[in-house]
Amino acid sequence: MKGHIAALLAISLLNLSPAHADPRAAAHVENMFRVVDTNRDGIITIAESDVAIETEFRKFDLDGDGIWSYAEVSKQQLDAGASQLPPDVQAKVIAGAFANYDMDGDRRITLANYRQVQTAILLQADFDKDGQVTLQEARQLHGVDAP
Ligand SMILES: [Ca+2]
Ligand SMILES: [Ca+2]
Ligand SMILES: [Ca+2]
Repeated sequence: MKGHIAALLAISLLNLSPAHADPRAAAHVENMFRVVDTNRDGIITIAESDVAIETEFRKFDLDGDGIWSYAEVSKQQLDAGASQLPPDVQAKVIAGAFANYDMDGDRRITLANYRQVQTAILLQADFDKDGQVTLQEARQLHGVDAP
């Protein structure tokens, strides 16, 4: 999942690079976890993740045509923090994010494309393979300690 920058909302906590003992990273993991964990039981289920993925997709499908264009992905990445990067790095981050989601290479990202990628990321954190992700598992994926 290279080329990702932190906050692809939904499961953006799962896109962070490991940041050992960085209290801000730990807080960020926790905040993003809460956004997705809508019933606040400390567990992210696939169903909760799906809702967050769809909300995020709609949010950045600016023209509402059901497809993420390159321009829409650019805006998403800039809003997620890429705007603070030098322009050449910024371009790489955006191109990387787009390529990452556009798995079939047709220059269009559908909700199904986005869901598949994000669900795969979520499941990377499911260390005990029970089909859901606890806050502890999310922390483990990012190498952050509990605050
Ligand atoms: Ca939950
Ligand atoms: Ca669109
Ligand atoms: Ca699990």
